[in-house]
Amino acid sequence: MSNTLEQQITEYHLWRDQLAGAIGEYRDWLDSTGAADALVDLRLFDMTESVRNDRLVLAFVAEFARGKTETINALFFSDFKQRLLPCDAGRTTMCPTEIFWDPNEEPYIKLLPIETRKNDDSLVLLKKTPNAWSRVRLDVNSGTAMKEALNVLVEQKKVPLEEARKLGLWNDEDISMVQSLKTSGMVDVPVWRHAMINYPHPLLKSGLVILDTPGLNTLGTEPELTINIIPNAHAVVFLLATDTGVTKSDMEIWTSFIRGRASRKLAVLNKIDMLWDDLKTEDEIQAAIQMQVATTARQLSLPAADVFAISAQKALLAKVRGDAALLKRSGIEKVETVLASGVVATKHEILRNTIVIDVGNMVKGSRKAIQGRITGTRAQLQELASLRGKNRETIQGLLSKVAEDRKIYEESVRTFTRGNQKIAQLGEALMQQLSVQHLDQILENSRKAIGDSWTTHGLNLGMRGLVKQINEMAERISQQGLEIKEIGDELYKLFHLKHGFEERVPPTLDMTPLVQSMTALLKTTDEFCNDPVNVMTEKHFLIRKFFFSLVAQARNQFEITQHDTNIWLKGLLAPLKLQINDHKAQLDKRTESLMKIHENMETLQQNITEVESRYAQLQSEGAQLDQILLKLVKISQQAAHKKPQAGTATSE
Ligand SMILES: Nc1nc2c(ncn2[C@@H]2O[C@H](COP(=O)(O)OP(=O)(O)OP(=O)(O)O)[C@@H](O)[C@H]2O)c(=O)[nH]1
Ligand SMILES: [Mg+2]
Repeated sequence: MSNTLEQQITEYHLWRDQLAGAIGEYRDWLDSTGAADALVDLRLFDMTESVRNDRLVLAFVAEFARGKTETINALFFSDFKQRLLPCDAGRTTMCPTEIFWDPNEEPYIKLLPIETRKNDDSLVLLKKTPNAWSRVRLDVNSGTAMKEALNVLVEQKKVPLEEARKLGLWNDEDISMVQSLKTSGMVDVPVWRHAMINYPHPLLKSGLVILDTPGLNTLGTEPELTINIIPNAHAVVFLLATDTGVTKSDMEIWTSFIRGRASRKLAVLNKIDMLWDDLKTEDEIQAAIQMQVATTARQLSLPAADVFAISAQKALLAKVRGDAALLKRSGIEKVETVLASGVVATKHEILRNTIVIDVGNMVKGSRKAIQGRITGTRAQLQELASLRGKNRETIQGLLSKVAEDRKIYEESVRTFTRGNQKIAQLGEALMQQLSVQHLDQILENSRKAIGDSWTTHGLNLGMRGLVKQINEMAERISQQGLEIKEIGDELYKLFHLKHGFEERVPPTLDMTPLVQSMTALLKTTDEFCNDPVNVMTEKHFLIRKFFFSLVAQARNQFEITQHDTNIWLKGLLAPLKLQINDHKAQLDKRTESLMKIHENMETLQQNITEVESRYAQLQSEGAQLDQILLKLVKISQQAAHKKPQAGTATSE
């Protein structure tokens, strides 16, 4: 294998480890300086988890028999020197198949029985329900055993028409189904609904997840693929074949499932070996391939540079035989390179724009807090130094001054406590709206609006009602968020003006991501309801499934909003609280040492020495933070160098 993809992913893996390492150092710093608190700890834990579990999903989507599975074999499984995943003429892959590596488990294939389609549980939920799956161990030391085990992916069984209907799989426009019913009185359906393969390939170990899908029929019957899985993939590889050209159903898949939905996509024109005509010159063959690339690009409205001509079959053969010339001719290496630079760069960018920036801000916050302590300690040192040679009366004067300061300060702290309580109260009311109970109630309302007939009309009504309720709630929460923030703003202002604290305006609670995702759900619903196929034949089963997929998506977004709002709420006064405590500690220390000196002038030097040592300690803590910040800057710069290049993969 030309290792560009492998190299890039390994580099990415290293980068990710560095990032996790920097976050770990910051956590250690917080622990060792006693600055850790539960909220900060939780956030950092979340971040480390998402960096560690970070996955890079690459979905292969196309009509059946275009060579998706063969391409996956050629790209990722040639080491076994044979064709590992089953591919054949006609419909082969029977269920969406995820291939990944989870080091906490032995290699396995997990299969979800097709019968699970009869209830409304989402795939997301089923994935968290181990009992729902049938599990087979994978013997990764034997290619033959692997190949045999993997054959389950194409298993089918015959069921009576009524059962096929109950499973929502009967389609009277599907010629092969109709044919099979005629000849055998039964209908062929897949045995499995979804497959998960845990396999220790180096690329998968680095967090790559491959998703192989069956053709149009299944895409249509599993709305979760359309609503959830494909849009969440980091890149979609769309395949076409030279022998079929761009057919009507290819076009349907492209427009309905990929064009506006996938964030990054790659079109691959497969089976170019069918144009390798021995009676033609190489130039003539190349011209024929280029012509088909140009036609494909035009039909998909893509630049020709974004359509890759390959022969997956010859690529696999070349790798099995170690035939470099054939490998080059197969064109697969270009796809590997583009996947490497495009997909990996995207992932880099996502982490850089979220976690690197977030943790950077937290470290900067800590740095500011330390700086505040350094400044306070320096002032204390100066005060102590100025006492050299002074009498007790001067110290008495200073003590009264500190007592005065403390009185004013305590008054402000009382104002803070009142404001903090008010915020906690308002915050609780706000969070209640984001509770699961409230969401369930909203969902129940929309479920009722649809009624039991499951028509597109009902679906439309139900979804509009759902989105309206959530948007109204978002509007209400934004308003309440502003009221809460106003109290926060006043408190920050008070401490800034009266006690010289840093001027700071906390962030506004932002509900736009929730509203935006609701708009996207409505768009998906509209597209579904306006699709003539779904309007003409009232596919009740599909509509029901579609609705529950939308609900799963809404629930997911709701949970994210709940989590983010909670963090916003808890973080609103956190920096101020920290500074208030610091300031109080400073006042205490000042009083304490002044009192000691007042009692016994001899202790002045000892006091100065103590404060000096604290000062040095704080400076060293600050320097450690500077080191961590520097690391984060470097990590961020490394990611920035890997920006996707134009023309490598199309993104929207
Ligand atoms: N000539 C030629 N045949 C190919 C090539 N790639 C795949 N095929 C053949 O095309 C058929 C379909 O390939 P698959 O990989 O099973 O296609 P798929 O897109 O996964 O199809 P489904 O799983 O049914 O959705 C098989 O018989 C492959 O051997 C290629 O590059 N050249
Ligand atoms: Mg396949």
